[in-house]
Amino acid sequence: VIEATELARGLVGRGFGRFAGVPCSHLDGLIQVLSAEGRYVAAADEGAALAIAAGSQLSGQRAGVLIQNSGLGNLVNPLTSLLIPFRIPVLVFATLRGWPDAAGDEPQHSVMGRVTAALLEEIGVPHRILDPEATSLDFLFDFVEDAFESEQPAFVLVPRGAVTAGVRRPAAGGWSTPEALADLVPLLSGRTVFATTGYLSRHLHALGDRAGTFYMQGAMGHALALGLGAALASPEESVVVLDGDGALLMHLGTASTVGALRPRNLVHVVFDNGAYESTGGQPTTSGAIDWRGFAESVGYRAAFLCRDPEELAQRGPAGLEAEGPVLLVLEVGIGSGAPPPRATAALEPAELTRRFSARAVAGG
Ligand SMILES: Cc1ncc(C[n+]2csc(CCOP(=O)(O)OP(=O)(O)O)c2C)c(N)n1
Repeated sequence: VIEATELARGLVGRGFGRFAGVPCSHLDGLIQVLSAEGRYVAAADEGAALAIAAGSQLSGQRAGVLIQNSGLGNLVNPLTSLLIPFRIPVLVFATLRGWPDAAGDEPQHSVMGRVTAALLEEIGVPHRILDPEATSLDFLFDFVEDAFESEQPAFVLVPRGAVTAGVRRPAAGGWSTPEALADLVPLLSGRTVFATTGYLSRHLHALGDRAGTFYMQGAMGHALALGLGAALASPEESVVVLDGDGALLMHLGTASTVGALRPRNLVHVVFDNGAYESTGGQPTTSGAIDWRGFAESVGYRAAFLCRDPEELAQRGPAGLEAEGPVLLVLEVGIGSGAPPPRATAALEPAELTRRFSARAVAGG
């Protein structure tokens, strides 16, 4: 196993002064080391992380990107249309979820796990799989220097357990996502629910599975778009999207689409814990957002903020009944303990889709 501190030291020693990324739990050790040195930028999505690193390189400082391979989809556009044609070298560490054995990981990783290396091969960028048994990092740095010399991005693919893990972050105490969900669930009855990727969907499933809930594993940041599509297709239905702050930030532009179309039957609930809790609790940039001002500025009809169960009891029912689009932000803290199993451990993704599509929908 490669020591995260040693890897970071080697990278900084070779001039890599800045890193940007969206976390994967498998890279948390490296993220922690780089964050402690003030070198890590929490990007909203992987394409933005690549562009931030490219901007750094254009201004004379080598930069790296840390992502999960699920985020390759977000990154391919700036890679193929910016970095490659403009010959801007950047170093990318991408974890290998769903590889080598798709069955050993969550179903949303199986396609990308199978094609990650093939995709990079087809695109034509230099890539190497990091060998966890490597006793020296020289091969890695030689590979990176060669790529940079030829003005090309370099991809290092990181198998599970290849780099040492980080230290577990402490729970924040107080109201956590599963507690806030338990408080919210009674208000969701009879409504169609789209739940975001990560722990939130697991907690919701554990609190009570129902056909009217779609657990959106994968497609991080697109729960609001899914909910918008459903709300437009089925105006008689009350649609509730349960989002995370990190996921919402990833495709924040969709809130503007929602605000412009103003579906009356859409409620957008954000569990804002200021962190990517599902990947280890790395900070997001949500702390800087004034949610009520944001909702108003993009055209939502109302916004409610709740910091504890009492405020949710006061504002939740009115928020869910108000004419949409409504933003309901629950300010929670990072919880403790292991999450329950994912929804698709009980029900295959395709079965989930069939069951959800066949749900009883009020009004047709
Ligand atoms: C495109 C993409 N990038 C990264 C990930 C890895 N990932 C899964 S859940 C998650 C964190 C989600 O954070 P947030 O929405 O704030 O919810 P929380 O985990 O805090 O409940 C991340 C980064 C992913 N699934 N997809």
